[in-house]
Amino acid sequence: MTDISDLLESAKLGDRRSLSMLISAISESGDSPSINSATGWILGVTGPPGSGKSTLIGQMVRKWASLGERIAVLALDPTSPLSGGSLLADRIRMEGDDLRENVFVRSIPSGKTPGAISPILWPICGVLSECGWTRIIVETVGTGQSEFRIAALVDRLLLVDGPDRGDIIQAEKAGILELADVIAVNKSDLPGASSAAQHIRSSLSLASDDNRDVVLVSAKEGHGIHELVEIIENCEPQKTRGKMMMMERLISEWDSILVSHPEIDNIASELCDGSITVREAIEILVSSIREGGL
Ligand SMILES: Nc1nc2c(ncn2[C@@H]2O[C@H](COP(=O)(O)OP(=O)(O)OP(=O)(O)O)[C@@H](O)[C@H]2O)c(=O)[nH]1
Ligand SMILES: [Mg+2]
Repeated sequence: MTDISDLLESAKLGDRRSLSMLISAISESGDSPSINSATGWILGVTGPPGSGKSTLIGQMVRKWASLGERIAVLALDPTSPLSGGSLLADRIRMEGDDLRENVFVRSIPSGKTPGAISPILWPICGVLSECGWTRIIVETVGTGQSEFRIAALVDRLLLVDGPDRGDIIQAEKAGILELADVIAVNKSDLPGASSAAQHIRSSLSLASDDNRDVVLVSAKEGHGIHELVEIIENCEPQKTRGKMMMMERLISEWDSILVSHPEIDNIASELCDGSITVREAIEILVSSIREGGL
């Protein structure tokens, strides 16, 4: 197999096949090449199923491409019960050579742990950035836990909501509204969207120092996209993110070490039949990791 660092060298020269092979190699082996320079930043896009994340990403990609950016889109889990698993690439219908040349779309398998963001996402984003992709967009299906993980990974977080009040209240309750740097209320072509945006604005204004933008957009009709992209470009990422990012990285790596441990099945069975306690299980795992290295 070609060496990861060779693949990186040719991916840096613009060879997409090498880039794809490199991402597959990282996904399979968990190894990552060393990254020297990062040129881009990562935008996380989250929100309830069917709120229009993929369609909106498609619009933003066009806008960014017209501004001369090179955009990579990673879909963390392209299947959703609502859209029946429509692939992101279908939504980003890429007409025109320019768009094809400056856009890279790829889906990434989710991690073994439910709700976890696969730890390979960090090296993959690093590689994309090193290869000159200036805007890296990660779409995740909003399922509670994964939002917190994604918020820790990305440089900026966009929450996409639809006009459905139920979804918005859900996001408020789960604390997702607090994580976002920018909030977009999509489907402004449908009734209820502007009052939904108003509702979010008034709940944000309860905190006097909260001046985050709530933008009304219609991904379907292309309204509000220019304004949204400008706001994302100029937004001040939330300061708490740095430490949160490191904590989540640790947890994510740790989860992956645990679930890929060769003894994990046996240990789970022993826990089931009561022959060991959870504490003992942890002691067994930790000492075997210490002895065997990682
Ligand atoms: N009316 C209207 N429909 C929209 C708009 N944006 C997206 N849709 C529709 O909403 C549905 C879901 O759109 P997606 O872009 O797949 O939404 P998503 O949030 O990516 O969905 P999942 O990835 O399945 O969670 C599709 O039928 C879109 O055509 C919009 O601005 N207005
Ligand atoms: Mg989608």
